[in-house]
Amino acid sequence: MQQITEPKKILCIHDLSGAGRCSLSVVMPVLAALGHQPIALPTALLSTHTGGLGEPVRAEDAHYGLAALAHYASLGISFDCIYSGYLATAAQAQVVARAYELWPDAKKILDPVLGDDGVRYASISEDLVGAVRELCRKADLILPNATEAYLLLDRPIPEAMSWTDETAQAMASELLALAPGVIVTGLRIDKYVACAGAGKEQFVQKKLHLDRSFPGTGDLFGALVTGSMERGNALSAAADSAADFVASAIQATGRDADPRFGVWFEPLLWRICQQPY
Ligand code: PXL
Repeated sequence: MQQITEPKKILCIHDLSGAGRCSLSVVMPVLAALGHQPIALPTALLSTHTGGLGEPVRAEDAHYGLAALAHYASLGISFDCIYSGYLATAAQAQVVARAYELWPDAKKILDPVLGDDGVRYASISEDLVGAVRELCRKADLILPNATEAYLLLDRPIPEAMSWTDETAQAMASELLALAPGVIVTGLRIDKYVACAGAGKEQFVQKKLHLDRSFPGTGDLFGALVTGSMERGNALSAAADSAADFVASAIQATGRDADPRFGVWFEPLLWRICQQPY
C-alpha cells in the first residue's frame, strides 16, 4: 500500500461562528480539503458573525485558549503552521503570542481581522488593534485588507480608497516594517479587485470585480493561502489560486442568496482536494 506522508498540522486560532460562513466554519473544511490536519482553537463561540445578522449569542472563556495550548504542548504535538484570525478581546492576543513561543519553528500566518469597508468592526477595541499590531511584528506573513492596513499603520482611513498598481504595491511594501511577508487584499483597481504582495516576492494580482461582496471571503482567502503555502507553493502562486477560488465561490453563489450568509463554497471544495503526498 502507498505510504502517505503525515498531513501538516495547522493550529487555527479563530472564532467559531455557527451561521454566516466565516472563520473556523470556512477554515476547517478548506484546510482539510487541501490535505492538511487543521486543529481548531476557537477564540470565541458565536451564533453568527457580527456583520449584520443581529446580536450574536456569545460564549467566551478567557482561560480556554492558554489552557488548550498547554494541553497540546503536554501531548508533545508540534505544529507546522499557526494561522490566526479573529480575536474577541485584546487579552486573546496572548494566546497567539504564547503559541508562537511554544512552537517557534511553525510558520506564523496572521490575518489581522479588525475591520472592512473603511471602518473598524464595532466589536474590535482600540486596545485590540494595538495588540494585533504587536503580534504582526512576530508573524511571518500578514494578510490585512485595505482597511486593516491603515489601522495597522495607525493612519486615518481615507473616505474613499482608490488604488493603482503602484499605490497598492507601495502599501504592501510599507507593511514590511511589521512583517517579512505581506498580502493586502480587497484593493479596487479600476474594474478589478486586486491583492498586492510584498516580501520575497512583489506582485499585484487582479481579478475582475464581481460587484457583490460577502462576509467571510477574507477568511476563505486566508485559509486557501495558508493551505497552499503549506503545500510548498510560493506566495504569489498561493495568492493567485486563492483569489481564483474566492472569485469562483462568489460566482457560484445564487443571485437571490442573502449575502449575509456568505459564499457557497462547499460545492466547490472538490476542486481543491489534493492527491496525498
Ligand atoms: O470574516 C471576518 C469575521 C470573523 N469572525 C467574526 C466576524 C467577522 C467579520 O465580521 O464578525 C466573528
